[in-house]
Parts: sequence; structure tokens; C-alpha cells
Amino acid sequence: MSRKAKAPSTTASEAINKIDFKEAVIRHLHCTLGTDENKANNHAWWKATCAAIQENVLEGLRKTQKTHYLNDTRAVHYFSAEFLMGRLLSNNMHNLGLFDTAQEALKELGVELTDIMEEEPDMALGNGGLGRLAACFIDSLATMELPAIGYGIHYEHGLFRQEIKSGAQIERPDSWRDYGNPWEICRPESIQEVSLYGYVETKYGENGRIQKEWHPGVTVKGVPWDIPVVGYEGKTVNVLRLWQSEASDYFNWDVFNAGGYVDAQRENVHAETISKVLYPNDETEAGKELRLVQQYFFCSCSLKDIIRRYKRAHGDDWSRFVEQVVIQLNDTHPAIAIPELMRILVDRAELDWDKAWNICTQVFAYTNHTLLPEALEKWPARMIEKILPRHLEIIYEINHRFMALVDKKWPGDNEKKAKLSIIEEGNEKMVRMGNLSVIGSFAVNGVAEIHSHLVKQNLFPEFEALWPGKITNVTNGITPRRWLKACNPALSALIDKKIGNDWPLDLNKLEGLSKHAENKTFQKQFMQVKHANKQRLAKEIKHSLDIDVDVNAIFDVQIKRLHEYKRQHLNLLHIMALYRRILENPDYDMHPRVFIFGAKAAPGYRLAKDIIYAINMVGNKINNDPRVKNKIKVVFMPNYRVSLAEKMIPASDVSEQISTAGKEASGTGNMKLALNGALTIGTLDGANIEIAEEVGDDNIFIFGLTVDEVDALKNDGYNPLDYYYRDAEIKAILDWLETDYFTPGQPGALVSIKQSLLDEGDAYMVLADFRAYSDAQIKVDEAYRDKTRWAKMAIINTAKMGKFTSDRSIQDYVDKIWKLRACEVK
Ligand code: 7GP
Repeated sequence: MSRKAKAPSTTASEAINKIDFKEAVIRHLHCTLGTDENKANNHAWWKATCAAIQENVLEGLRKTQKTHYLNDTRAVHYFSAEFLMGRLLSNNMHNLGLFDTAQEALKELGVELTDIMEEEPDMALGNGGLGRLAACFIDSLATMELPAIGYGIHYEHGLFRQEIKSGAQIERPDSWRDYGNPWEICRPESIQEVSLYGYVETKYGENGRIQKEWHPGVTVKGVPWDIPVVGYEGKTVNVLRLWQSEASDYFNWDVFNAGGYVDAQRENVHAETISKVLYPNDETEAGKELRLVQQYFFCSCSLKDIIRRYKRAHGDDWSRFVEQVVIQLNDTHPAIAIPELMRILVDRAELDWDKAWNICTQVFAYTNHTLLPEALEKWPARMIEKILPRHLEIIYEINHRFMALVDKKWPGDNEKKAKLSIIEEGNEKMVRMGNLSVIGSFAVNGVAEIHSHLVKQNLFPEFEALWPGKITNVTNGITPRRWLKACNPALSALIDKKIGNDWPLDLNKLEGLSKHAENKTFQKQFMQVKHANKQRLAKEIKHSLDIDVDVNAIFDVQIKRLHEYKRQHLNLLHIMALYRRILENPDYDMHPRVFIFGAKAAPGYRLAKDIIYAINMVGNKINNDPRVKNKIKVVFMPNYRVSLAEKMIPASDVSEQISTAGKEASGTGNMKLALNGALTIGTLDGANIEIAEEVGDDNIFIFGLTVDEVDALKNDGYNPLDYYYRDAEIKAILDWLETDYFTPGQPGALVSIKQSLLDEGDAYMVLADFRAYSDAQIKVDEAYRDKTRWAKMAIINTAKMGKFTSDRSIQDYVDKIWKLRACEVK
């Protein structure tokens, strides 16, 4: 899996490189941007630098594509409605090994690379974990020289920009490519057409064969934009292909003539709007027509693109398709690809059903990312019928045949059938995309051990019984290139010095740091790096929020989407408890702490927005209360995104991973923070469990109910009022929320949080875990005061993160699911 990294060569060629690089940047200033060294502002320097780097990227891309073509390689096609890429300049420079060269070259031109890097807008075409995972995975795929292509949507607007006004979240449009994106390449030669709406005609062929003909109502164009994905050391450059919708020149007279369509079309989604905006919902399905159209649009374009490429090599011979193509479905968002491939094979290629189904079920694999019921996609059958009438027929046919299989396994068991059916009967017939995905795939995986176990045991137990072994686990991972090497240069340099520089390709090498964990000098160096990173973040906090924070305080960080199950409000209640303890006892003994949050709430998620508001209002009060004597500071960093994470993570001491056990499928922020030497306070949930196994119980703060205990308590009839009445501190804090103490003149402004916990039943068991959490925080406090102990623990956290490189995740996918071979690009 891992390759040896070359020792960095400091030869004459590098000096020449620097000259070449300067020359390229200047050339682009002149010839691409039409400006010059004297006039150029940071934005222009950034663009010219990107263009200079892109020259190298494109050369790698050409070589890679040629090599893959000549070797007729099997490839994985990663279908994902989201790719949360962040910025690309720093990453591409690091992966090409050009970072230092570029930095020095620019310096000689009087330009500070780190300044111009700030000009790059984040490519935020995703919501959170699922989208960022896709981005880490394509980095690993290229690094491991695996033939792969990412397929997604070229959203005009990515995830909204978050502003905080008087404590509340305001959403503003994100325009990541307003002034042109230097990385993407439009490929008009590969435009695809996608059909929507209309009706299906049944025909009888010569041999009595029934043929279906879909007469679509509209056809739209899918225009591909390619983003090159550079592997570490720059050999393989794969592609992320994102589809943009455009109105087609094509007008369907056939449908028009069938009558009545002009009016009907008016209610339909318009071509240009399909790729306009990313749905800002994390872990909730939207159920909106446009969303289904988006999903179908990118799946249809991508399948046609795959088939075009396959046919170029194999003509109409479908027999080798499954050898060449594997498609990974990133959650159910691309599940409509299954009936779409069936349609292409049966209606277009005229394969018989069994043959087509045989192909389908050897091509698709499906990853589940959540157990939350509100995130499991279901579409009204009527909506599918309207948008994709032929696909609904195909789904029924898939289901009909599958039900026969179920009947064979459990004869006459209608309950089983009702549960396993793709169709949910009820007031409104619904199509369950999860069931469709399991039935149409040859492999299904969860994203951490415990999650995969729960997928088998709770979500799909009957499928597990029907097809034992089909559901497996692939624990998530993160790319250490972005999440350590590029974002934490000082720590990377220290690690290089201690154990050599091949860890970015073989993260288990970090284990070599363990034996220095008790070395005083190394501890000092390690903590000095942390201190410097904290200073940088403190500056950023001062700059963006005008809050002064003490760099010697514990930087306690919770960064992730705002969701009740992630329990930012548990963190908040604990902050209020500390505040109250200080007010009651001015000598309350605690090491100063800065609680730092970053989180976006889905615009329609009321309580999530209320929690953001509460964090800001409580923070504002505490930060300005002289009685606190700066022992607590609360910081809510606006507009949390990949590039902000890259600044926060290296500066964190404590990583908050406090979801209700059983709810966080894996988490990946937990891995990034631990990799950068933060200690986790967390529940036994998701990948926290595997992190604890790696670092050992002494180097992590685990608290709270386990999955089994959560279930047991629920079954016994959990009553949050028990905790409210029995724990005076909990009662006092919740009652505090009802006053106008934090929101002067607005009593009740924070009451929805109390209500959710008391009146609405505290679905995520915040109160049940509060005391255990508070006790664990006392242990964190004690540990931090012991400088030597903390340094040792932090080093061990970094040292033990080898397992969580996304290279290992990808290798697991390759071994268990994709059966891919690396293809060396010379
Ligand atoms: C997330 C999970 O919540 C997180 O635990 C996991 O680490 C991540 O996926 C990557 O596997 N899920 C989503 O982001 C999401 O939107 C709904 O799930 C489908």
C-alpha cells in the first residue's frame, strides 16, 4: 500500500525550478491576466501562481489519461452529490513537491505565498462529513495511483456563507467561481444529454418482445467541468468531473404534439436551475423535485460518460463491462443510477432483463453514512413517475422480482416483504432509496466498526440474513497530506526531523514518535509548535471577532455541522455550569479555557439556529463579565469551512466528539484533531471507539452512555425530568435559559433549548450524559495542568493515528470491494 517517499533533493535542478517558476508566474501575469508585476494585486498573483502550478498538473493529467487508456484499466467511479474540496493551491503545490520552490520564488518577487493563498475561495460543494470524505478519498486514489474518477455536480453556488448578526446565523450566497476558477477545465466535447418528464409508450416488437419507449418532455445538456486531482508526488493526476446543466437546443416536438404539454412544462424544473445550488441540508432528505432532478441529472450524465469511454475500447460487447467498471454510490443520493443503468441496458442496448440486472449488480456498491431516520431518502412514487416515468416502471420490476426472492426465503411472510420492499405502502406510496441501493449493489458498507454493526443489526437485518457477508465495514479516513503536512507545516517539519519524511505516504510511520513521547526536549518542541499555532489562531480570533484569548488557556474545539445529535448544546450547558460555579465561588479552580465553536445550521433547522444564537449570547455575556477573570472565553467562529478547519485544527488542545452513542456514523474531524495532537473528549460512538483502541484509554477522555445503555434507558422510559429535578446544577442552568440574563430585554429567547430537553423528551439524551461529561471535563482540566503528562498524551495521539489515513480506507475498499489494481504513470 505504501511507497517509499523520495528524500527531498536539493540539487541544481531545484534552483532552476525556482527560476522557471518565477518565469511562469510572470508569464501568466502578462499573458493570461493581462497585467504586470507592478500592477498585480494579491488576487492576480494568486491566479498567476495557480496557472503556473496548473501547467505541471495538466502535464500529469495528460500522461495519466494516456496511460490509463493504453492499459485499458479497470477504474472506480465515485458517484457523489457532494465534494467538499476546499482550496486547491496549497494542496496541489504540496502534492507536486513544489511548495518550497514556489514560496521562495514568490518571495524573490516580493510576494508572500501564505498571503495570496488567502485569495482562493473554498470550493464548498458539500455540506459536511460525507462531502469531505469524498474529497479525501479522491486524494488517496490519485496518491495510490489507482484509476479513478469522481463524478458530481458543478454547483454554481456551494454551501452558503454564514454570517453572524447579533448572535444569529444569516445565510449568504456562496459564489466560489465568480472571478473564474483557475483549476477547472470545460470539456464541451464530452457534453451529454439528459431527458426528463414525458411519458412511456409500450410497443410490441417483431418477435413479440415488448418494448418501452420513453418520450421525454424535456432534454437538458450536461456540460462537464474537470478538476484535476493530483496525487502526492504528482505522478497520477485523476479527474473530478462535475456536470453543469444547460438548456438544450433540442426541443421535443413529439411530446409537444401529443398535446397539453405547454402548461405542464411550466411546473417543471428548468434546465439552468438544476446545477444552480447545493441543498444545504446535512442528514435530512429534502424531498424536493429539484433535488431528485439533480441526482438523476448527474447520474445519467456520468453513466453515459462511462459507457462512451467503455464503447471506445470495446464497442457493443458488454461482456467485459463489469471487469472495467465499478461504481461507488456515496450514500443513496446517486441511487437512481441503478434504474438508469437498467434503462440504458434494457431499452437502449436491448439486453434482456436478467443479463442487464446481472451487470448492474456487479457494478454498483453502496456506502451508508447515517442511521438517522430523517436522512434516509424516500421519494414519492408519484414524483418519480412525473420526472422519470420509465424509471418508476423499472423500479417496480426490480421490486417485483426481488419480492419473489424474498418469498422463496421466507414463504408467505408478508411482514418481511413489507419491510424489504423498495416500495413503502401508505397514504402516499414511497420509493425507499436505501432498499433500492442494497438490492442493486454487490456490496454495502458502513463507515466505522460500530456503525457497520448497527447497519447490519438495526437498519438492514433482513438483508443481512438474505445475503450474509454483503454488508461490510470500511472505517473512514482522512488524507494526511492536507490534514497534517499542508495545514500544520511546523509540526510536519518537526516530525520529519524526528522520524523521516515518508509518513505522508505511510502514516503508520508516525508510530515512531511514540518512543519520544516521554522525551522532555521533544515534548517541549511539540508543545512549542502547538503554542505557535494557537498564537496564530488567537490572532485570527482577534481579527475576525475582536475577542482577546489567552494562548495559555486550553483551546477546546467543537467543529462540525450543528445538529442536536452532535450535541453542541451539551457543550454549551457545561460552559454555563462552569460560569455559574465561578459566580458562586470566585475562587473556583479551573485552568483557563477557550471554548471554540465552528458550525453551520441547515437554514430550515430552527433549533440548530437557536443553539448557535445561544452559544453567541451566552458567550457574549461570559466574555464581558469581569467576575470570570478570563477563565472562560467562548468563541463562535463564523463561516466554518475547510480552509478555516485547516487553521483551527493545528491549534486545538481538546477535541469535542460528544454525540449520543449510536448516532455519529463515524466522524472524521475526530481523526484530524487527534492527528494534530488534540486530545479527544468523547462518547463511545463512531470512530471514537477505534481512536480509543489506537491511543489507549489513558490518552483519551471517554464518558457517557454506550449504545446499549442508550437503548436500555430508552426502553425503560427515559425521563429527562428525573435529571432536572435530581441534579440542582442542571435545573439551575436550564432555568437560567428561560430568563433574560443572556438576552437582556428578551426573556425566553433561549427557551426552545430547554423545551427540547424537557418538554420534547430530550431525544439525544443530553441530560442523561451531562454529569458524566462534566466529570470528564474535570479530568481534562487536571491532565492539562500537568504539562509533561499532557505533552506525552498529545504526542501519543499523533503517533497512533496511522490507521486513520484515507489511504488505508481506500486500500480496504480496493481489497474488499473494488478489486482494483494500481497503474503506474511514468
Ligand atoms: C456523515 C456522518 O454523519 C459522519 O459520521 C461520517 O463521518 C461522514 O458522513 C462520512 O462518512 N454523514 C453526512 O455527512 C451526511 O450527510 C447523510 O449523511 C446522508
